[in-house]
Amino acid sequence: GSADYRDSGLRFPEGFLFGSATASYQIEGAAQEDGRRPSIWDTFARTPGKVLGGDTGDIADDHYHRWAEDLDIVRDLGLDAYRFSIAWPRIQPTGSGEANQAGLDFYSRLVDGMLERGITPIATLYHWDLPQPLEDAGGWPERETAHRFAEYAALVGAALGDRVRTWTTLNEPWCSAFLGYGAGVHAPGRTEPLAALRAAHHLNLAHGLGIQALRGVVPGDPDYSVTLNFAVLRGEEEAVRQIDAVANRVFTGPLLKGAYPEDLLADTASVADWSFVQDGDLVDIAQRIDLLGVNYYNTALVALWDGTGVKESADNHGDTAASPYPGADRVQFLPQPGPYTEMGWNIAPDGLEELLLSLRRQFPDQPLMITENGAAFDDVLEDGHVHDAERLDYLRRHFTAAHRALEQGVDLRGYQVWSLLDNFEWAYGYSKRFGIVHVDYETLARTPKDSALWYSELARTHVLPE
Ligand code: GBH
Repeated sequence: GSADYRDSGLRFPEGFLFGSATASYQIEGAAQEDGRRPSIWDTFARTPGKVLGGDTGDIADDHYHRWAEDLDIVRDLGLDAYRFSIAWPRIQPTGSGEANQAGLDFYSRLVDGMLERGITPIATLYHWDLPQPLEDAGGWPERETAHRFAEYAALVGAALGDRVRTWTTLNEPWCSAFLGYGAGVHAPGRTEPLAALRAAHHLNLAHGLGIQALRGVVPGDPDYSVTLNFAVLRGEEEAVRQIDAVANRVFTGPLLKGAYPEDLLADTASVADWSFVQDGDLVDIAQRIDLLGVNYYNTALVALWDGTGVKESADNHGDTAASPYPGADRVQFLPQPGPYTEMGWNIAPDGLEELLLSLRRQFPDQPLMITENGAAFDDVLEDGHVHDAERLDYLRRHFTAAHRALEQGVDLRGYQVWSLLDNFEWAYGYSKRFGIVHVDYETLARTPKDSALWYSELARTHVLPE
């Protein structure tokens, strides 16, 4: 019906890029092979109490050795694109200096493997695996890290630029800055509000310098992009404004408008004087991008807390002492109506439609790509099948939402489902399965779930299946 987004028969445009996404640390394993050295996630996962069950990415899906089988799956499903990320510590094991050829060779084989199978590569340079030596030197709160990133980008661009035509600098810099340095629930696990704001700025700078570096070495005119996770906010106006500032506009402001929002600077004045923003930075940051990558999972409901009673914290971060929202200490996150995924996140396809329309309003000429959307559920592998009806329904509803945005004129170029494979779900380890393909962590066998078969039909026909 129209109210619940459970449609079928909708047709997606010619050229719409159907694909799926992964990230290096979550799937590759082979953590010590061919010269790779630790990233901040190797260190964090080894710190007791940080990752559920003490899980690490040491083996993960063993994609480093099974990449050809994984690309066969993408081809057999008939998907157009595969969004993957490059592990910086494979390319520069110490975070600087010349490239480790074995690391470049891995991604070169992977890209060739995609092209041989007719799959469009979408490469992300940074999906959270910072080389540990760069964190030891201060990490993202230090300006130097942005310059190191640009050097790394140039090495990868020079090696793969003849074949990769869609480049993403960063995945979800909000998570890197505010979950990594503010709330401390992601690597490197620091809880310093000022460091989180400095990290956000230096991630923005890394993006801008990274694009400039890529332009210098990549031939022709590929698509450049950055992927952001957007907070889709409902609730009390002043609370919405504050979280919108420190979750969304702290990135879209400098990246797409060339300025940090005035209200963000005011909200955070007691934490930061923003003197780490130097002359010329905003020009460096606001590089034209060909695509804005959109990651969407759920909505948030916020209100101001009056300082009495218990502050609500339904965002899963309130149970840690530190907040990922500097300058918004009076905002509380309220419980939302279900249904929920296994992460406890509310299922709200209307939030995706609303987000796409709001981005079109704010940035009218900016082409968009959904670079992540998906859900974790408790899957059961039985007789070679996973009947993941809830995930299939989640995807149907969100594809319907995307289609509604297309009908209203949003320039949406494609949709990458998170994730191709069950994988290392960060602080939750292997306990949460987001894949459309099941991975047996004993045998590492891959089994496409019902949702993958359904998605395969959508990708082949461009029509939302029954
Ligand atoms: C993405 O992160 C990552 O890019 C990907 O690597 C990861 O595996 C995937 O999504 C699934 O988690 O915390 O209740 O307030 C998403 C991170 C998830 C952060 C939603 C903000 C808001 C819900 N975002 N979250 S809540």
